Amino acid sequence: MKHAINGRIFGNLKGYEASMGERVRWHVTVLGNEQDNHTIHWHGQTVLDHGRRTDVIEVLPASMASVDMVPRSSGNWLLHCHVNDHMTAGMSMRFHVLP
Ligand SMILES: [Cu+2]
Repeated sequence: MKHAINGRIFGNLKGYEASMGERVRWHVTVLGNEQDNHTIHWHGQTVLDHGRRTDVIEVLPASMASVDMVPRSSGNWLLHCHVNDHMTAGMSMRFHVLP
């Protein structure tokens, strides 16, 4: 079994790009069953989640979350689910922050 992000696995999802200092809103919707609690983790950046600054959010199956990011470090960064079974089954992607 594989775990995907928008149909892609292991960093093969393209098109997520922002510039340093640009405000970005991430909308995260997850699916699955009772074993599929997801913990979405951004490398290299933080997000604001209901006033809480963090780099990981918890999202229950069939629910959604929206968080805001203002990228402060340029480069190619990893986003992945921190649930080990999901991460090792492909639930990761890259996003790019332009200088
Ligand atoms: Cu997950």
